[in-house]
Amino acid sequence: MTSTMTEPKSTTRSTATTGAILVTGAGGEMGHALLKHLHGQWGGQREIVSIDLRELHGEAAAASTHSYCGSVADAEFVQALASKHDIGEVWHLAALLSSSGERNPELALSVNVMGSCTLLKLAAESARRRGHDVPFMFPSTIAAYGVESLAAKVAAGVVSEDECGDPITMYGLNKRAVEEMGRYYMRHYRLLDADRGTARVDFRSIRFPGIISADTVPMGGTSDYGPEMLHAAAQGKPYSCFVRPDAQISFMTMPDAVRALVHLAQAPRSRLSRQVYNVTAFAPTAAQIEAKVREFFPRAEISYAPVEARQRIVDSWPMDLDDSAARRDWGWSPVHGFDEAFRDYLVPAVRARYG
Ligand code: AKB
Repeated sequence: MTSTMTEPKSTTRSTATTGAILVTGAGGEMGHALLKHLHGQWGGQREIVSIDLRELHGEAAAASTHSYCGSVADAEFVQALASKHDIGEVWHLAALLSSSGERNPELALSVNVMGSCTLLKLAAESARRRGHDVPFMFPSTIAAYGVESLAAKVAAGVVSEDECGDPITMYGLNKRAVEEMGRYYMRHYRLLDADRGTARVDFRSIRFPGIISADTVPMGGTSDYGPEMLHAAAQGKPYSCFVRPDAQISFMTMPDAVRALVHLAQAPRSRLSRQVYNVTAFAPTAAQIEAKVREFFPRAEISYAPVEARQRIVDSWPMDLDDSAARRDWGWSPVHGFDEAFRDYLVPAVRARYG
């Protein structure tokens, strides 16, 4: 074991059929919200094993029965952890986001693809050993899409899962590769083994739009201008937006994003016609986000200083996603539209947070 392991917070025996729940990227934006949910659902009944590069604190630490510091790109670390816990379910959130990935493409490849492959193999071997399917939940992204130009983006309009499949970022490529890898581990892994058994990785993935949380500000993404604008206004800080006012992609709130992953995880396999689903909630331009922020924070100081490379990334993503397959197959429907997101969730929560 090369990475640091923090002391287990407590120990809970896993049941034979369900096993421990492994959450990677547990200290990230979605990790926090998901751990809270998993603890609410399973706390005291199943082990919740979390991994992050940094030590977890507060609610995230309390929600984990065991938390480990280390990188998913460190295969030895992941294997050592798997030998200590009977992993029955994986929520693999750890990733370098799109802007970070462009700053260090090789690191992104190693974390986002090689790390994911280690975890998929772990899940496949766990399924084989336990004789039960191992659910593997994987957040993919709008960055998995790619259009050549702004004109092509406008022409593409609302994009379904099978369109515009030429991502321009390392992160987008990585996510797409893992989607395919998930399909491989679920359907074909060890094709030549006579005794490969019937228990598999049950790989399920969602292509998320930009996500806005009231609790955290993202780091290293390119959809960050949405949440950054809101959090800056709530703190009375000036904000210079790195994309043009007309930049448009879809967004959703963090509670809706977690709800979507949880609902997909709970859906009967027989209802699912795909392994990877779009979800979305609203698709404002940066100027519309600004106007909405000003409705609640009229003195907000927001200006625009587009950064060409980051603008190019946003221009390559669809302006909106077609999530009709998710709506049809597993009843997806966001709680927060654009107005509700700000009025009922974001603004009250950031006001409480920053005072
Ligand atoms: C990013 O901006 O990289 C992420 C994403 C859209 O997946 N937030």
